[in-house]
Amino acid sequence: GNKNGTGTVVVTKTKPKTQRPNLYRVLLLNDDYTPMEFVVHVLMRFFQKNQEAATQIMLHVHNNGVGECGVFTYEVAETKVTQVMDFARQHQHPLQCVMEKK
Ligand code: NFA
Repeated sequence: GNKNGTGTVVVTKTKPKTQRPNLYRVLLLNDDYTPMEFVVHVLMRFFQKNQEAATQIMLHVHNNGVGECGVFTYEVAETKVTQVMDFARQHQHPLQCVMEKK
């Protein structure tokens, strides 16, 4: 600690703050038109899910309106969103993919 004019000992501590990266959830949104099998394919292709996990997430989105595909740093999350949106558009499906800060 150090000492000031009043004679009071002031102890300052420097936090050993280990830097965490800002994380972002990538979400899929439900719609009435995108085929279930297409959503499962997206989850396997872009989020490395196996068929069982992909089906569970797809059904969660279908039943709840929104669901998490994964959690990533900003740049990776942004890339996933762009890849999914481009792929859906190429196949003329209205599937929406978004990211949100965790
Ligand atoms: N709701 C779509 C259907 O019934 C399936 C779907 C699931 C779409 C998840 C988008 C996201 N065909």
